[in-house]
Amino acid sequence: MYRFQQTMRWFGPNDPVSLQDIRQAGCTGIVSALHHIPNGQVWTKEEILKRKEEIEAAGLLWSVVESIPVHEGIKTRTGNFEEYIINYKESIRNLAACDIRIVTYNFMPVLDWTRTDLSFTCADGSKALRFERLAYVAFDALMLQRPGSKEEYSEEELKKAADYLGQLSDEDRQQLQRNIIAGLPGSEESFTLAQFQQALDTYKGIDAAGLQRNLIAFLGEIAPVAEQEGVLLAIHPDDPPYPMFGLPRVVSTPGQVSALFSAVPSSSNGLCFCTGSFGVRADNDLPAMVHQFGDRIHFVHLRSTLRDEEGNFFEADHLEGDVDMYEVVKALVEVMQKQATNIPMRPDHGHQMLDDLKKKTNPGYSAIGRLRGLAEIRGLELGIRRNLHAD
Ligand code: DNO
Repeated sequence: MYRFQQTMRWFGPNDPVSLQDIRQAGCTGIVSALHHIPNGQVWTKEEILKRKEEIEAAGLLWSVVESIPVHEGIKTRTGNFEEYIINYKESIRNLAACDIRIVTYNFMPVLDWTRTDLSFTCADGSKALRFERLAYVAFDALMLQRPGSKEEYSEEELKKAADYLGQLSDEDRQQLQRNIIAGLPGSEESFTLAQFQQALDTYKGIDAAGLQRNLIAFLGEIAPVAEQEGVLLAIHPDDPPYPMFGLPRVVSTPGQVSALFSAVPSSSNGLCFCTGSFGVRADNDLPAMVHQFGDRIHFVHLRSTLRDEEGNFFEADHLEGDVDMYEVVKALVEVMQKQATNIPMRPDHGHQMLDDLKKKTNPGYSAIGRLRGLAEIRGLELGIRRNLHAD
């Protein structure tokens, strides 16, 4: 009987959600990272063990690392990138020595995940994360004034973005800027406007093909080490899954994922299947992707979004929105039975709701909203397993 290993993300000792809260939600596993170690540096065994022991003292297991961040130098293959790759391999070896064997990472240039609104009020009064296209265009073309950005949008869109910006107070503009570039939970980078433009400039001359080459070169170096150490690598898709700020993104579609697997065939070279990220594109068929990449899915993030015609989306309740969670979970249950694996899964994000509305929470990572998502998915999975006689 194979089933999801239920996990939640824990940001470490400063996380307002405790390990005990996570245990009470029904999890057995923790997803965590050593956020205090600067990007590019080695994660030592000592630091890894400290975190591991803390997690185990609460009766839980450190199942997945999310993430060992990939230094920008590796993505652009400039500066000290060779040293950063050596360090990355060392961190993988050290994790394996501590028996931690799944590592998530992403290869999005400059920014990790992006939203424009971190407290969008839903009909039921709970708060969700949202991406509003006009807010993004207004920030890019009018606040940042990124060279070349105006040519990328239509006259009409620029006009609407100007109207949108005109209605915002100074405080709202500051908030929009912070939401986009000050760093969401888990993304290790935070920028001022000037620093952000500088970071974008480091990608001059790197198009999608170039970024993909750099990713494949990186994988070609780290996958053999991971394989030798029994570590599974799980690349997280782009969120949202399309180019932003004139920067390429190369992990947004099944075609791009296949290209990575063909280029570096090691079974350690795998995917973090994030339904919330891939699901923003209507042309990504999620259940089909589960079957296509089943043997490479080493970690799962379950979450849904609801998109509209204008290119906006918000994070819907886990069983609602555009992701057909029933079909996705069914496909994953089938893959787990076929492969005899228990894939770690975490409910990705959740609304700020109930008592958490009064608390300071990490956007997307409040306790109660994630507990709701996890509980719903757990029930859905059990029903599917019974129905498939997989229990
Ligand atoms: C957002 C997360 C991402 C993810 C990284 C993986 O909530 O899913 O920040 O952790 O992209 O490297």
